[in-house]
Amino acid sequence: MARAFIGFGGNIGDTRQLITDAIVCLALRSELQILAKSCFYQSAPIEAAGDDYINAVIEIETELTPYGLLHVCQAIEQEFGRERPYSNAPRTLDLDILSFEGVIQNETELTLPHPRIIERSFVLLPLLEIAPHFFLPDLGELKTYLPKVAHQRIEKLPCRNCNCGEKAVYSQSAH
Ligand code: PH2
Ligand code: MG
Ligand code: MG
Repeated sequence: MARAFIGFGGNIGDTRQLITDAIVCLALRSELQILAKSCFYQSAPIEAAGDDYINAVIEIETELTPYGLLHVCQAIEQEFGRERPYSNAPRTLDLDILSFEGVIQNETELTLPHPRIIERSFVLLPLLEIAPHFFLPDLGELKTYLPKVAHQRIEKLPCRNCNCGEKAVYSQSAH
């Protein structure tokens, strides 16, 4: 069994509902179990145009290979109406494998860990919420990269199922 983290993002439609539904789709698959889910974050588009994004991250355990998991993620993106008119176009739903156990690979179809994890607050904040001591071999503890992305606008949205609105451990915005 491998542990992996998947990032979700979208900025067309009711993204919060789309991400929730996509997580249900993943949970129904026998090849993987969901271990943790972050709250939702609203973030300014980074190197992209359009409306604000909603982002979240989950941790899973799976029997799939990295490419097996990629194909599951791509099938869900298709199911939820993802279109790719151009690079970083606004989207209903984007699923990115952020890390897959200790796998390090640099291939056209799938680079692991995700090459831009430490550059994006919309990945770092939800990831660190569910894995506060997340560590990558070449990069060390990811929380040390938070100051570098502090200028990127992001807000943790209050959620019904936890007390995150009361104590936002890694949120960099006052809310
Ligand atoms: N995804 C991108 C590009 N820019 N910006 C935000 N805030 N959130 C995203 O999920 C996002 C982005 C490419 O996948
Ligand atoms: Mg992406
Ligand atoms: Mg993607």
